[in-house]
Amino acid sequence: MSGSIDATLRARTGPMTRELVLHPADFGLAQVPARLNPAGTAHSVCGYCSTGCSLKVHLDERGEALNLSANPDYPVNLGMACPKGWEALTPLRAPDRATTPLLRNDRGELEPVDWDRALHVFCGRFKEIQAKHGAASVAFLSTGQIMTEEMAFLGALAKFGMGMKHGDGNTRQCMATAVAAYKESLGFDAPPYTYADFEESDVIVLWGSNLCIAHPILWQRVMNNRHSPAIVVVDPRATETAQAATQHVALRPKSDLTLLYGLAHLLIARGAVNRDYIDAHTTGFEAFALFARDFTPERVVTETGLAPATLEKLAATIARGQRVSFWWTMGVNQGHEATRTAQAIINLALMTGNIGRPGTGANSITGQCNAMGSRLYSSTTNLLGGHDYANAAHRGKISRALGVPEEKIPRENSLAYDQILDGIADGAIRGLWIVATNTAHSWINRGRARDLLAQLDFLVVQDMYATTDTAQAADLVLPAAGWGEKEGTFINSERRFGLTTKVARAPGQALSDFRIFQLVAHYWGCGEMFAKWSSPEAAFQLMKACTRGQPCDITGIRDYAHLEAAGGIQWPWTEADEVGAAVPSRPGLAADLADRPENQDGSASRPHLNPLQQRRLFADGRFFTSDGRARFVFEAPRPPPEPPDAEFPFMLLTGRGTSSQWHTQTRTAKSDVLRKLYPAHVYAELHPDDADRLGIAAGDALVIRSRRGAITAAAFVTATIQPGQVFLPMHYAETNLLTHWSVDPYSRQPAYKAAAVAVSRAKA
Ligand SMILES: Nc1nc2c(c(=O)[nH]1)N[C@H]1C(S)=C(S)[C@@H](COP(=O)(O)OP(=O)(O)OC[C@H]3O[C@@H](n4cnc5c(=O)[nH]c(N)nc54)[C@H](O)[C@@H]3O)O[C@H]1N2
Ligand SMILES: Nc1nc2c(c(=O)[nH]1)N[C@H]1C(S)=C(S)[C@@H](COP(=O)(O)OP(=O)(O)OC[C@H]3O[C@@H](n4cnc5c(=O)[nH]c(N)nc54)[C@H](O)[C@@H]3O)O[C@H]1N2
Ligand code: SF4
Ligand SMILES: [Mo]
Repeated sequence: MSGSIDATLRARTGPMTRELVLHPADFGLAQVPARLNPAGTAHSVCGYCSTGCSLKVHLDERGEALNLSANPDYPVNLGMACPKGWEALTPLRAPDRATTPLLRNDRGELEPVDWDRALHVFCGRFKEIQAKHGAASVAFLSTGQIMTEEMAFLGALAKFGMGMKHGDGNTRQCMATAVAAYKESLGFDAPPYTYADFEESDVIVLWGSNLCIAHPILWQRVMNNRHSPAIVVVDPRATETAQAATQHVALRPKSDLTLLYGLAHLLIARGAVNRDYIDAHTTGFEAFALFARDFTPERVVTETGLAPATLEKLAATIARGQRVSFWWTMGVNQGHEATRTAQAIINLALMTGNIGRPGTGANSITGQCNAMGSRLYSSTTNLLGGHDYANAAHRGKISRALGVPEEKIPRENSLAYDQILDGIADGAIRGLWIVATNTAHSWINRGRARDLLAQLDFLVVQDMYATTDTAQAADLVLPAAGWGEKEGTFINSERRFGLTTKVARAPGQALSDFRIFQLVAHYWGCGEMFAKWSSPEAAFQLMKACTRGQPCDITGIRDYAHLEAAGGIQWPWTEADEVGAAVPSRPGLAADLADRPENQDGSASRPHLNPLQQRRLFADGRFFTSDGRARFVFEAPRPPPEPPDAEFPFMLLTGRGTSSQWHTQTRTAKSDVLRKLYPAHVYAELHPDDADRLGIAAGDALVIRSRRGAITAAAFVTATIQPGQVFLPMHYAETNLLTHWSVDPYSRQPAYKAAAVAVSRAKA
């Protein structure tokens, strides 16, 4: 770009509030980790999955990471970590890290520029688009993989500072269903459980969850259960988890809702419901019981393809259980009627009184390290702290807590991810800022997603790597520091805030997302509005203020040092809780707890079972609805949007492949160790009968076609998949070329796990 254009951009970006915006400390280890323990190690919660394991990072004399091990003193992982955790430092050193901002030049190439230039272009182009097409024509897509403080900053900056109306995150691909289901059924997005529940149940039902692969350390917690529990896996595939379970319910894909209603019917018919609990704590049961009558065993076996004995055994197991816990993940959340399916699981827990007691619950397991942080603090569909944009009192409260003028807070909810992308198609969305997600690989029917990104007037991608599919489509790439190169908090699946620590230097000029947001605020001209956001810990204090009086109140967490000393703290933790419980605020929690009289029964050796460290919700049977009662929500099942037919006779299922692969592989593919643990190229699971019929042998190249396109994949012939179905792991870019863009109407979460495809052997 010529100097004069640059000058025009400068003029548009508004007044500078401070002269010095970048300083040398930005590009290095500004300080040694604040929370060193004497042995020269720092603790940091893992940056991959939502389990939230604590890793012990061993440091050199400059405070930089040498290597790491699993933290034995943390109540989540008890000294365990999966391969990704052990290899967490490796992706930081990858050669394709983005080390300077990159701007697309006149020849269409991404070219290094300095931060000053990048930020002027960022603000200039977005302001230009907003001036022409309205403030709402620029939107953002965020993530469940940056720190809570960063998410909170991004949402506040984009919406209150930059005038955006629309922003969503990759948690839409993942957790939106659980959010919608919990809100309507229980009154707030509140997963009720604590991990100790895995160890306290006598019946564990894993619904659409491949825990061994996706949450291996949670599976270890199941293995710690001393009650010889029945472990039921409901999954069309005989996954690693299903094979390790005591019962596998291999239902027909997308028949979950019928099965759940059928189970409700059987339990009611046999009187295996908890009438006292229903009467005292719920509404809508009578109507639900009437509705469920239609789901006779005959209908259920026909629609689910299950043997009558399998259905019978499942119902009997639940009926017999004293402490039944129901856990669900993407096999439920990613479906065309996902919200109702999740609510049907909640209904089972409510009607059997399996909630609020040890070893029970209707429990959605989250996915990404900070999916829960995104749900409560990203200011996408909720206003900061689980508030509502449409509620004037909520807007007033957040305005006061943050010192932001109330009129800057939008009065409506944001468009969802799919609607933002559709907005590009109809010209309503012209500029997009994507932070820490790889849309061009992970979005459903990604061919269309990629075409839409190409139609934008201006696309900014903020990522650790310049090589991702999405970064390659950007007009401007902002180089971000990754996990380990910055600090902040994550919230894990059991609502536990855990701390991540800076233990490495970001390469080149890469900056933490937090620092990038500070700079954007400054260059945009709204730096004053965010003057209080001076550090992640300062932002944490602002977040705290926003939660006061909410179900997710954390006003009792003093600061980061408190979190570190306590071994993480689950929300809610109010000021009153803190005064009453006095969580020890010094290191050595396990030892502290051993001294307590209540632990003299031997549980001291099992600090993770200590009640202070393991708090579940709804023990009093009061829910977050206006009348304090949980709701039975239900609706008639619908057929999936793209059923198999003569031309595309197979049902395509997708999901996680191995415990060593993470999503679009931008991080895990950088580790030699991890790469040895999974196949380099895309493979498709196919049943031996289908393989025989189509003349396919193991390892043959297959062509898999859907209405969106065709890919080739190696045949993995295995009886773990049912005839008529194919499974593709999501980690390979090919997979989402085939998936069908459809969403659940209530959560707008994509239905990644059902598309019609045809399979044939590739011509030699
Ligand atoms: N190693 C590894 N771990 C991860 C991740 C990763 O990428 N790699 N990602 C993390 C994230 S973000 C998430 S969200 C979680 C996801 O964790 P999971 O949800 O456990 O993983 P998936 O493999 O996506 O889906 C689970 C199962 O759903 C089944 N399924 C498909 N269709 C149906 C159906 O109609 N009904 C039922 N009942 N089941 C069905 C699939 O066969 C699959 O085995 O994993 C987290 N952990
Ligand atoms: N077919 C199919 N598709 C799926 C799924 C499925 O089951 N089937 N599952 C869906 C689910 S549940 C999910 S959660 C999504 C995940 O989809 P994505 O979010 O697109 O996947 P990731 O590979 O985790 O992308 C994260 C990006 O952030 C970057 N990054 C990592 N850390 C940082 C950081 O600190 N700062 C910045 N700025 N960047 C960072 C990484 O390099 C990477 O490019 O995929 C969805 N897609
Ligand atoms: S189980 Fe999840 S949190 Fe624990 S080490 Fe593995 S990826 Fe990290
Ligand atoms: Mo996810």
